[in-house]
Amino acid sequence: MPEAYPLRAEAPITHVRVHPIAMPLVEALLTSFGSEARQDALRAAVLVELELASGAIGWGECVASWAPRYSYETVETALHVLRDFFIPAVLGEHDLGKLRAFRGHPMARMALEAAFWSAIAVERGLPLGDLLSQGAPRKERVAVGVSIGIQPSIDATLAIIEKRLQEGYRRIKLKIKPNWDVEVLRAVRRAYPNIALMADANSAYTLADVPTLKQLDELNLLMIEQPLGYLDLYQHSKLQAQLQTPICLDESIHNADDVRLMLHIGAGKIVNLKPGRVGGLIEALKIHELCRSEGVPLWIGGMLETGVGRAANLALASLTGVTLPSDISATNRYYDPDLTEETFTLNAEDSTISVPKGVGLGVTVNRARLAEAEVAYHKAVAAME
Ligand code: OSB
Ligand code: MG
Repeated sequence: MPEAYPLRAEAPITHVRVHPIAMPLVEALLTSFGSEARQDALRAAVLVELELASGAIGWGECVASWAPRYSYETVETALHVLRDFFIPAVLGEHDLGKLRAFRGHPMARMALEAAFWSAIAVERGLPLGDLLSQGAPRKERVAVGVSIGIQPSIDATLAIIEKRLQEGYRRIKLKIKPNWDVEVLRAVRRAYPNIALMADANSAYTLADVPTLKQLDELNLLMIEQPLGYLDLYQHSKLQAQLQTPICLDESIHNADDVRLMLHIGAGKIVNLKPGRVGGLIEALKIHELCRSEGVPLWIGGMLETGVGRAANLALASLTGVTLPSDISATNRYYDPDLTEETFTLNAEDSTISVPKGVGLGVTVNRARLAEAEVAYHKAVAAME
């Protein structure tokens, strides 16, 4: 017998709507695998709107992109799986247990789960974070950092870091790739000897690059995120054995068992938790609990979410087992305007963002902007054909 789904709605699920959207990014984020956006810096996503018979509505965001680069999912695979399988399975149900019949598609799954959990939070008159923490104390403000894409030059990198430090961010993450690594990080370290600095390679290296990666050990980085293969744990254990700097795994962690294996073989020492990557909030809570009980440093990663996805990430980041600054930046780093009425601002005195306190996600979707973003999605798809 599979265990029961741990959360039940008072009223059945009556409607689930999908909204594919395209949103212009304030600033594209270039990573070792390219960009999440199209050339015109349009970030695609799918918003899921779930309604219970009581009238309570919840929202979730699917963080899949146009192309299967960060992971195999895309906006179109998510739409397909949601419309043809996940949504029909849960209509009329009081929980999401029926989703257990399906494999894979974690980002699509998380979008539906976030919509369901936030609808229940509305039904119960609670913020999502209280549902996640189950009454345990949690933070009102979460420590955050900012992720900086690959820039055209070292000078451009130093300039944007200076701007982010001025804004109040106290943890800087630089995207790296072969030939954009040691030199740029050395220059940053020279300019800012004491800032909390880390690097994210998005799987751009192999064990043949150990000599390069070892040079990063001298730079006092907080961590190196996902240097090797996007499914690999074994080779990361070979690399970690040769590095002082902790490895943080992002792409390679798909569930709590992966974290157990990572710890067992020494493939990494820190976890980047993205609820979309691990298939939803239940799995995210399992990983949170495991990291807490094992004393593993944990933070919440970002996927350039709109205010909807970031509100859910902030609720997760408010749990006490999230011990390092998360990739959740202020609204003005991502969208202007965002889809939500509320904007998230950085508390510059301590590099934190305040967790929404309202019921459900604690944010309101602006329907007019949502409609515009849906039109923009269909226009961009038509232009591709
Ligand atoms: O590897 O963490 C990553 C964005 C898209 C895809 C992968 C990653 C990222 C980020 C963005 O680093 C962080 C953010 O949302 O601020
Ligand atoms: Mg990453």
